Amino acid sequence: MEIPRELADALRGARAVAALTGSGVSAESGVPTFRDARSGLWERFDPEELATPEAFLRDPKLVWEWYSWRRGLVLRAEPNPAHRALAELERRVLCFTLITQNVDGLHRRAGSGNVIELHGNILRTVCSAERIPREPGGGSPPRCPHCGAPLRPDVVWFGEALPPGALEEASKAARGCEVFLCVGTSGVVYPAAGLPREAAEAGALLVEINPERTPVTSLADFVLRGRAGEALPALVAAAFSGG
Ligand code: BJW
Repeated sequence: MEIPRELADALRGARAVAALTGSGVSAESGVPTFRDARSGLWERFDPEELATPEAFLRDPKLVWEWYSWRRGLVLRAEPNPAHRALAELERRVLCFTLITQNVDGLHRRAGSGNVIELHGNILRTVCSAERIPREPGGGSPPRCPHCGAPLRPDVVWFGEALPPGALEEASKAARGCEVFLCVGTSGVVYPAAGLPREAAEAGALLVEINPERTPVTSLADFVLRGRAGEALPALVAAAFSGG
């Protein structure tokens, strides 16, 4: 993929870089996105039935089993070249913050260290009453050994607050960076979707990497129209290995 020279130069010269990632980054690892027309999870499942606290109250077994199926997909997945390129970028840039909406933990498995997980992590299980991490035993859903409440995945559902401090930290990184990469997200779920605009308004160079147009496109200074697994390694190579 052709990387504009001005973009490679800007990335090489930046002291602070932030990236916001979405499910498109893990698509090439075989983890389904949410809204893609052919393979998105919500073409086949209704989010209102599954990714809300109300759905869990109504049918905890259905929600627990949907997440168990997805947890299995995540455990079988491996980080792809996009995850690895972001980990490499962290090693090259003085101050690098990775803000992810993904719950699959693949960024950390690829070697990224400074990761803000805005929507939690599907591999952790918590008590639905106290939100304290618990080891799941048997049952669908399993029960908290301390209070008997059903256990749930430690992810953020619609209408729920993000983990304490996560948005503030993400917002600080967005406002303080010189280059902001927005990768593999449809940019429709708030508050995460507000971060690219926040970064651009604070003066960052905004770069979108996505095969499709999104609401972020019209704000972006550069758009790399392609798959993250191709565009991110090309960008990192152009900036730090002379192309
Ligand atoms: C590729 C690719 C490749 C494909 N390479 N790219 C302001 C306005 C309107 C509404 C709201 C608002 N503020 C809040 C709301 C309500 C709501 C919301 O945003 N609704 C909108 C949908 C309208 N937000 C919330 O409810 C949030 N909470 C909140 O605001 O709380 C307030 C509060 C405060 C204090 C107390 C109490 C409450 C919470 C949002 C939680 C989102 N949760 C989910 C589920 C997580 C668990 C799970 O995994 O099941 O998070 S929803 C789902 O969407 C998931 C994702 O992280 C998130 C974003 O999706 P993403 O990653 O962008 O995926 P897709 O599929 O949409 O896009 C994939 C992209 O990849 C596409 O563009 C492809 O083209 C691209 N792609 N292959 C690169 N190879």
